[in-house]
Amino acid sequence: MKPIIGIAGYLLTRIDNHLLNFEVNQSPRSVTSSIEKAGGLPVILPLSKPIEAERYVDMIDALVLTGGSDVDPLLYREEPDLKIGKIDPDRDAFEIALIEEAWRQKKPIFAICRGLQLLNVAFGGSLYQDLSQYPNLEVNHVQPTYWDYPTHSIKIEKGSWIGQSLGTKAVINSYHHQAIKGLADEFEAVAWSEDKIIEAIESKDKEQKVMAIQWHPEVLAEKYADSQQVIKTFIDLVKK
Ligand SMILES: [Mn+2]
Repeated sequence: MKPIIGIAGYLLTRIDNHLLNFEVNQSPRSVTSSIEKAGGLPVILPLSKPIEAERYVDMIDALVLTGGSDVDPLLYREEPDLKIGKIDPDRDAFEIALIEEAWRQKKPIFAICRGLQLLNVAFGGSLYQDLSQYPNLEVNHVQPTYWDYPTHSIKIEKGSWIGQSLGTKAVINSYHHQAIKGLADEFEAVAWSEDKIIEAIESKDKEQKVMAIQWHPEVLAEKYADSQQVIKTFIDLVKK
């Protein structure tokens, strides 16, 4: 039986698209299609109230968190920096509840981009609100070119789950202006850019199958077999 992969959905609003007359529940097509291709059965969870997280997590075999707006800095005890982007407090609250419940039920979590950042914050970590705050910035992490083209290198920890699919080096795409500052105790960094930004983390406790990635393998997966393999590695972990 294919494992049921619950993807935390979010809202497309009139602010995002002025042609819309109503709000729409959504999730990127690349996320559902790469999960399907990897042997999972994706279901999109509509943005909901934190109190519903327990029953949603009961229904799924694993949780996926996708990219999106900035995490509310008040959640890591900082005032908003002048360069903070749009935040989505309702989405933060629901996704943190999903993370806490998935962790409690020991259901695997795969987190992409904002998902990695929120996961870190959910466990007490902090973020650079904008990469201009990072003192050693040398790499462009907001690539001006297409999403499905890899632009910057990373080094990957041998023996990590991500290393199983990509080896110890890879070139990936990059669309983030925030990054991990203080890493939460529950996680270890397993990939870094050349300027030492954390690009992937995994749970230290291997009973908890949590993989989080700062880039977008789901977008590269259509063209690049190794990126599809990252998604497959997660789905295979879920099946174990
Ligand atoms: Mn990057």
